[in-house]
Amino acid sequence: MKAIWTNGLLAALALISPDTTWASDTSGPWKFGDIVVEQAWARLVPGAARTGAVYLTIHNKSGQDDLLLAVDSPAAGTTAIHKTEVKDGVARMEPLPVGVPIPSHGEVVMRPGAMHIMLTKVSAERTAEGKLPVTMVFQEAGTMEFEVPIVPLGSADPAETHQKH
Ligand SMILES: [Cu+2]
Repeated sequence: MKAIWTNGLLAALALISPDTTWASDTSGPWKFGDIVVEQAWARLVPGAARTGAVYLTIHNKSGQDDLLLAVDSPAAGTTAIHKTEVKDGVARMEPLPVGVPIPSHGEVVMRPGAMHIMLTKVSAERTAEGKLPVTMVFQEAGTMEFEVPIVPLGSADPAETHQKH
């Protein structure tokens, strides 16, 4: 038990070390064909599991439906798309089945308390500059890569702050 706790503490210290550069706003938009990704940001949770979450908005400007087939990050051990649902007053996260529909002229919003990209075993080294690399594979638009700013834990949702302006 003591070893596990120590590892968690070390991971936490690594994540909050002064070497880490924090962002204060979202990033994007990035345009990939008819897909636009914007208001992207990430949050890392200190602890032994080194989990994190990415939030963003995907727009499909095409006349054709698209499908988000896969997400990945070279800085994370595992990557999945989760949905948080409240059942009987208890919030729980569940992985979504492969293939998130991005409807024609529609959007998919990933935000805290709802859909998000879930990461585990996030590398402190690869995120030391305050950015998290993300890869998304769309059926129609293809593969896109971008870097998402990491916002300090506990700060307000920068996408919501943005929308209020
Ligand atoms: Cu999750």
